[in-house]
Amino acid sequence: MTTPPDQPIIIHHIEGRRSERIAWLCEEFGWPYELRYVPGDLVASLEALGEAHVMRMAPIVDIGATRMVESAAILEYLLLRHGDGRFRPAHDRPEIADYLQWLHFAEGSGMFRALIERMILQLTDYKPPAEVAYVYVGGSRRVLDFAEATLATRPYFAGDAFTAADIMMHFPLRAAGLVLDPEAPLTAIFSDTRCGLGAYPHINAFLDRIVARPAFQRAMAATMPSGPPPR
Ligand SMILES: N[C@@H](CCC(=O)N[C@@H](CS)C(=O)NCC(=O)O)C(=O)O
Repeated sequence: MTTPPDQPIIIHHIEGRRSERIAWLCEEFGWPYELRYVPGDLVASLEALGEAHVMRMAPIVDIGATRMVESAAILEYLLLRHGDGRFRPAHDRPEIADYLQWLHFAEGSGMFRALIERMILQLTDYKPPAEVAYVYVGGSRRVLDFAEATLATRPYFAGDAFTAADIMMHFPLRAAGLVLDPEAPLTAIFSDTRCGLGAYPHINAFLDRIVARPAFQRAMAATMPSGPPPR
């Protein structure tokens, strides 16, 4: 039995954005949470984020008196304080290395490379300097190849059990897939389109597993009550 935070977790949110990760973890535990955003108005939601924190990004989360940004840190904080050992390996288990790596790879390498590469490809007049092109062009494919090779050996990123690293990796897998499918609109990331992921059977099997989770479905219904946002 886990000990939920004393007060509902407040998630400053934008529909379809990375703040859904925190709602997803709360749903996995059955913890109460409150989503703060302006339904149907992405700009107003973004402005509200700017009033809550100088970083103006989703998620911003209040856990009691503690306000945090950075989704992996928020998930890990919640697990360490309230998780009772669930959804992360213990520090002395061999799986801890993969858990920590994927938990942080998601934003540090996965999203970073997908976003930069998409930007390079979209700015057609922009000729990146050779060293930028060398590092970032093809980066999304490398992210997906690494994830595919990992998921060929085990059902989840950190082994046989679902963890917060899987919550973190859901978003970058879709973002990297979008780079491989330049025809796909950015909005394809807000639903389970699998754009650009056709050549990755193990990533697809992983996505099948995680989107089937009742907690994932409850989180998506709560964070996008009117369905995927238009932009
Ligand atoms: N690394 C951060 C990224 C947060 C982030 O950039 N969120 C996007 C939405 S998915 C956002 O708020 N963008 C608006 C902005 O940065 O102004 C995290 O994982 O929490």
